[in-house]
Amino acid sequence: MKNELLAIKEKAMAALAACRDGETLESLRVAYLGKKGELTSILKKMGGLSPEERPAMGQLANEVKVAIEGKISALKEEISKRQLYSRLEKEKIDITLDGKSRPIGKKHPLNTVLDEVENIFIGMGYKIASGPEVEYDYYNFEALNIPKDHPARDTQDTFYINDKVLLRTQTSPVQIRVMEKEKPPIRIIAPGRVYRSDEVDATHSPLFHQIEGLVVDKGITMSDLKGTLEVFIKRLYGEDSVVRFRPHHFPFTEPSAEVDVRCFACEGKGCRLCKNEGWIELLGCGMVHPKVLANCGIDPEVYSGFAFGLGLERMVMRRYNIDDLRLLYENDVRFLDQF
Ligand code: 2U9
Repeated sequence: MKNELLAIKEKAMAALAACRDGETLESLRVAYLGKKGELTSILKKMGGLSPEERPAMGQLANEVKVAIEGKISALKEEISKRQLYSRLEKEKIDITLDGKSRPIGKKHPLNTVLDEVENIFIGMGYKIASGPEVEYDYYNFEALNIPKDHPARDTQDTFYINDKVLLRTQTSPVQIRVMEKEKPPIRIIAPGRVYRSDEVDATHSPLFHQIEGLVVDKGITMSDLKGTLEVFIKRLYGEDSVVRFRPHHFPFTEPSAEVDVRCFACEGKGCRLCKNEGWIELLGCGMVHPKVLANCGIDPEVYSGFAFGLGLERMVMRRYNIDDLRLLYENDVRFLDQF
């Protein structure tokens, strides 16, 4: 029996040493230690031994069993470790790959200049007002002293939704709405998109931006208008800017003026930037027409006011030396990245 036990041990150990996977290991366990296994069958024969032989054989059989069991459990652990490592290897995330870069955007040049203008007026106590871009004919034209058949309608042709509704051609209807609702003192600026029925080219677009301003109170005069706009222009273009007012005509202001700044490139001598004029036109302005105040329920005998308007695109193009308006709307990041 001793020889049989030692032979089983040797055979089992050799088979286990060659074993590489869980399934073979289980079948080996059944073959040696299972109910009908080789070692179990030998142990069953122990009853036939003499009482003198039994203890030594019992001890040896136990040693063989412990050795086989030990090898099996060591192998089990080794196989499950190997399986884990191969899974970890397969499921490995390669963190050395380049990430997708997300370039950080920038403020659009139209917004950069708009923010500067807004901040200057906020600093002077103005509030920002806004209103609808789809507007009634009444607010866009009639209330602003531009009745049907007025020549000013020709230069402000727009997109009509119907007889009474259109895309606003100026932000002035915002000021009309504020005057209807609020009592003076009023001090607002109204920036926003406006529309004209223009063909697209380097200097025209059916959509552009205006910034308009309105002040209404008792005792507002032309000198308030001149002082305010001079301060604004000096804050925007520098304290040494030279400003001039030229008489002009707008239906909604009387008197009206256009405001120029002395050319910063040639200091008034005449150059390409100012088209040899020596002056650069910046904005339009005037004292609010008494009829416009009355249209909004504000008594022109008690109150007076001034208003002004400027085109944002023109300011931006001059500031950054951009010669084609379309570049501002294409949103090509290679262009926008430069500002
Ligand atoms: C109310 C009363 C008066 C707004 C004004 C201008 C002069 C002006 C142009 C500048 C360039 C338009 O974008 S542009 O083509 N605007 O010259 N705008 S006074 O006057 C108002 C507005 C509202 C109630």
